[in-house]
Amino acid sequence: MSGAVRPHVLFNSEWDSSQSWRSALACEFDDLGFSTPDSVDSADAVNIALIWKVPHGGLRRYSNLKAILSLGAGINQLDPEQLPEGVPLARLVNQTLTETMVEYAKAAVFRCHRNFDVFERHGRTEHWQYIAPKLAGDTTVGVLGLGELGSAIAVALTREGFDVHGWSRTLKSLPGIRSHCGQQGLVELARQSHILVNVLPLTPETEGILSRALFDQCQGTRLINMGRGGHLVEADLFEALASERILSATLDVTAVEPLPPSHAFWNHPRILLTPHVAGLSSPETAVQVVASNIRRALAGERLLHQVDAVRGY
Ligand code: NDP
Ligand code: OXD
Repeated sequence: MSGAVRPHVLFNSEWDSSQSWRSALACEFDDLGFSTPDSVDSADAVNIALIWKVPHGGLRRYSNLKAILSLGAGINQLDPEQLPEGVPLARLVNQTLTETMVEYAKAAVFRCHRNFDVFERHGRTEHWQYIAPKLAGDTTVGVLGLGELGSAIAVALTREGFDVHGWSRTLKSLPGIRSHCGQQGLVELARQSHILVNVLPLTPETEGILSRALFDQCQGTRLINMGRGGHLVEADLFEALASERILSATLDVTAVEPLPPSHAFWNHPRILLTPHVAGLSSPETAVQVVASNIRRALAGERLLHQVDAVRGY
């Protein structure tokens, strides 16, 4: 179409395949520029950044940038110091990501609900101990964060028969789910939950939320952290595991990733680590929302799932 601005995408990710994204986007746009930071000919030609992290040197040198599109649902991995001011930022919302997050949450919750975490530990010391299984309806799961992912997780767990509570900044009306907000709401949820699933975004308000103050409300609770490593105060978790306020922890995310070889999380009898694999964003399904956002950005329209700079998510 004459007069239409040609999209030129700068792609940067150590995890996602640039080739797959280039092919997927080429099916959406007849004329597409696509570069990685080391293959950019002209910084001025770039108008879209599709990135997991900010490339070396930051994004300020791309003076015609119209949008920054995160390759993740989270955006805290993007150093704000390195982002140009006034350029809208969108997070990734995608069905495959939601489905894989729900699947991970269900797997981790069922593992705890059926005491596999305890039996794995007993197995290492050849200890046979019968523990009667509970019915799903007798297990309360508290989900921290009831956004795109948390609400899908909470609804899916309710469908499995669990008693589900959720915590968010604003109260929600979700079928079968008890919604809480505020500090008192967090305390109530923590006191009642047998299993806590964290799927909050990492912001200044939520940093370190999985800490002693919260664990002090727990009694033999299982913790599942699918949010970010920065939500967890590691020293407080070790203390809570020792006192059995927290019975076991399933950690998909850690403050430093990859987790260094000598870290005390490795080989801890009550910790299961997974290497940030809970959610998967595939270009085949995510390309549609990304392409829509490229079109919106070039037309000067508001982005889908645009991050609110004040809330920080
Ligand atoms: P959303 O922005 O859709 O939802 C965020 C939720 O958190 C909302 O319910 C929001 O409340 C709530 N919230 C935010 N701040 C606070 C606060 N201070 N107090 C209480 N509640 C708060 O995000 P998503 O669901 O899409 O993603 C959530 C996070 O999951 C990502 O930011 C990322 O960190 C993590 N993630 C991890 C993955 C993995 O592989 N481990 C994969 C994908 C995401 P309200 O609704 O009232 O605004
Ligand atoms: C995300 C992630 O934020 O994969 O999407 O962690």
